[in-house]
Amino acid sequence: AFDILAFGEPLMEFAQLDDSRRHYLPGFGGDTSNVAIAAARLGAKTAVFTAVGDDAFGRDFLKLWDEEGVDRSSVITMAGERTGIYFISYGPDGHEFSYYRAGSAASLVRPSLLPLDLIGSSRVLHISGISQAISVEACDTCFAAVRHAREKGVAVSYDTNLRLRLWPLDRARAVINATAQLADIVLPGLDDARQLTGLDRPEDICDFYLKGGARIVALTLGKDGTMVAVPGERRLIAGRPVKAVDATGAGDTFDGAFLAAWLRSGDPFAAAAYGNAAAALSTLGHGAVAPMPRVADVAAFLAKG
Ligand code: KDG
Repeated sequence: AFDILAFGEPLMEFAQLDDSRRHYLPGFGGDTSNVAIAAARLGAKTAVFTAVGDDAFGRDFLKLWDEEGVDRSSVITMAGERTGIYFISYGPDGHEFSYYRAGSAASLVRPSLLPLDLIGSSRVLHISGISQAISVEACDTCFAAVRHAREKGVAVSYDTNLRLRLWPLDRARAVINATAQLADIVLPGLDDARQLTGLDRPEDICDFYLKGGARIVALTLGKDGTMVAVPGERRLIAGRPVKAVDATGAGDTFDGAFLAAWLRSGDPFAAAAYGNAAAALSTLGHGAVAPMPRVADVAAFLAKG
């Protein structure tokens, strides 16, 4: 049995290293894989479900998950299909993603391929708006996974992760808002949530998701920290500023750290403080996975006060 089972698309990553665009650092991304790895580095027992292509990048991912202690025994290698990739470029507004993922193996996953026993025996199922945006089949598979989790009493964790390169806002809003109503833990970012709810104030956004049925909302506010809300209580958990190099994967690191800490303590407020620290540390290097902290790194950062 696993603490967290994450379902979504892994993407091979190439992060721009300088303005000349001659140097790109290879790495690993894909939001739900990022969450599983972050949580594993921070002590949770995690597994991923998805499909990779029968190509070098697919094999690289299998090796990565093995090295990170993330169970990948249910991951499908799809004959004749490919693993998606993305490039990270840096502009005046921070990072920008270019995707080469249409038709990827992960986008071909369909409900009949779901590992139902694995879902049913996990403590948390984690999916995201990206898991749903990549194809109609993937979206159907997410809903089937969520319904099975709910039937089995498995907590559903959901990061809205709005990516308007993947789908138009109206469709994204319809699917994401419907899914948030089925989730126990909703993990939105402020920019996403404003577009998805039409609301501006963090307090109102938290109330929106609580009214929809969430047990916990952790709304990340960037450098301002995280607003955590449960029925009857709401707190702003401050973050500590760091000199960020690349924020790619910071939200995913927050999710993984938050879930790992919450599963240990049951305290969402303390879990958000832990998540804030882990997310801050993850911005100190390029790419999503490489700079993710381990238990000792987060402890040292928190001890510095
Ligand atoms: O949150 C970081 C992810 O966005 C990144 O790793 C790439 O999964 C990715 C996506 O679809 O944007």
